Amino acid sequence: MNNKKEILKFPKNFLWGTSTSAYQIEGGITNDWSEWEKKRVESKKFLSSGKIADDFLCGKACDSYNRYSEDLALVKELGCGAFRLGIEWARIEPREDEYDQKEIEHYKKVLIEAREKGIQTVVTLWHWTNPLWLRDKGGWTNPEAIKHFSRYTLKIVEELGQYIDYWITLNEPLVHVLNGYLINKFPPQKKCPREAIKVFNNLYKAHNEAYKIIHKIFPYTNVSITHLVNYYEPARKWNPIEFFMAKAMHYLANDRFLKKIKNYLDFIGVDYYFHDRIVCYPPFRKNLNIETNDMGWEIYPRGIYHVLLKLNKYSLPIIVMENGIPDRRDKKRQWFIPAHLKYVHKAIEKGVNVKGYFYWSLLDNFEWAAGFDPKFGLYEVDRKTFERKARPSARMYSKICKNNQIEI
Ligand code: IFM
Repeated sequence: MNNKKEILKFPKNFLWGTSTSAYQIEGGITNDWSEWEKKRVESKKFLSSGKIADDFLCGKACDSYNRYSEDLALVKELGCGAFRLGIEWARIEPREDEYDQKEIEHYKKVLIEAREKGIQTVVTLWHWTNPLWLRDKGGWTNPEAIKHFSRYTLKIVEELGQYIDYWITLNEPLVHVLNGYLINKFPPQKKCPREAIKVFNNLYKAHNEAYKIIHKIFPYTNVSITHLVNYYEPARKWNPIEFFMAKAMHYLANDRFLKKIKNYLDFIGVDYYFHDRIVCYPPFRKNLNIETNDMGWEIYPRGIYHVLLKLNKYSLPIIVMENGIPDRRDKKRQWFIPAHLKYVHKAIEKGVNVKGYFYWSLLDNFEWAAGFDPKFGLYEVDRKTFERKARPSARMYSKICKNNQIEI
């Protein structure tokens, strides 16, 4: 048996990080999601399901609003050079056109502390959640949302821009369109293609406006979105229908939004989780599922390589902003991370300009409609005391970040 280890080195200055979002970790936020969760757990269907309400209410989340210093210390302990965190719009602008200076000061403290610890900041402005006043105006179906988002962006640029290294205007906009307006999974739980198209259009326009606003004041900064990019392949390569369907899926889910914003991107932020083998009969997808995670999603590391290669045509630097696994027992994560990184490395060798990799997520957090059950964290979080505890995979990831290499 050949036990020789292969060492794959990453380029100098490769950016290692972890990703989080405001709503999923901070706690104490009132927005369209928190209100939707309350209604959901009070519904008859939920009450009769035997589920525990607390697991589906974000509530105090990981209490990161108060424990941000501790979290930044963990990022430092991991040896990550960067941290992705979110700003919660509902905190900054709780009522239309009224800003909460205290909350702005809070985020200033967080960002300054990150900088002092030598951590670069990647800041998401919108991660699916809306202030209640925007929800009441129809959320992103309303074209006025573009104007509101621009005004909020300008406020952040003026107040906090100097502490931000990378900007993510929107997180996974198509996930909001799909789950919120087509398949009924996320608020506002509509099934309305006409509204979905409106939301799609307003989101890409809002990004383009925000890009211009940020660049007007910080011409040399880095602005992007985080885009969920799935790898679609025909289950049978010789089958022209499946081949065409996989191509169509790639266009609709991956390319179409990027094409709308391609002139307003300094890099592409990619989130990779999913692979689909497309078949030409219902349910149109037949994955082999040789390995799956706690949420039943197939684990398919090779897909990240194909995704990166496909995105290369935009001739922009790419940062993997999210890649992660819900793995409560931490059995698969130590394999999952290097397995994906091996393919990121291969893409770099093929000439793709990949500048960084961020693991999702630093902490176990509130996984939206699935509640607190899925455990994506490098660190476990005690749901009562909020104590953070490193999983073995945190130590493994730390070694990768610190040595800038993986051992296969
Ligand atoms: O938790 C989410 C995150 O908010 C957006 N990207 C996917 C993650 C895992 O589902």
